Amino acid sequence: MDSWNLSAIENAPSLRRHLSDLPGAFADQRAYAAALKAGDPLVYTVSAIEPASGEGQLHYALGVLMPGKVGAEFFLTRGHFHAWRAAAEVYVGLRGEGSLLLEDEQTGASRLVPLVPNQVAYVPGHTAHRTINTGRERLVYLGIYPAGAGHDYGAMAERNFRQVVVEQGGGAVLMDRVSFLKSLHPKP
Ligand code: PAN
Ligand code: ZN
Repeated sequence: MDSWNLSAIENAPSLRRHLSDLPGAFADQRAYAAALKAGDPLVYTVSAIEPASGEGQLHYALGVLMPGKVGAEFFLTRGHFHAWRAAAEVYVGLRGEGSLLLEDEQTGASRLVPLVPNQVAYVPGHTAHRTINTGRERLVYLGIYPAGAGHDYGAMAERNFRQVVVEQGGGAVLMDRVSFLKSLHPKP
């Protein structure tokens, strides 16, 4: 594979995540079960390029996140901290319309950063990050990170992100997960 050629990367994804690979990622469990019953669509692919390892080296990955929703929640990536917590990452939007959801490990504070073509988003160290496709086309982006960053999925898998990005009135809204769940099943 020619690692200089983005379209070549896109044509050879190293990882494919279907809806069934994302249990617990979406807030609305009922909608998740219903969506799975209707099929098991491809949600995203990641094509990681790791030219060299060791101090000073960089790895990068092209992500392609499909448009879609589970209930009101937009399609998303699993999300992770870097195993090396201090490792930051630079995201570059290439196609489509989406956001990066960031959550600070210490404070739990959330931020939604636009991920759109020709925009760069910075993910500081010690920050959980997840990509969300809020548009109607595929969201294509590049992530560039230290070769030693690694992925820690466990911490977020246990409790998930505190905020969700859901469709409301035709737009994308950032909402507290607990409030969103309460709005789904209001007490009589
Ligand atoms: C990205 C992510 C990519 C897929 O390359 O790995 O968006 O998301 P998950 O890894 O959470 O499934 C990155 O942030 N690398 O560090
Ligand atoms: Zn990352």
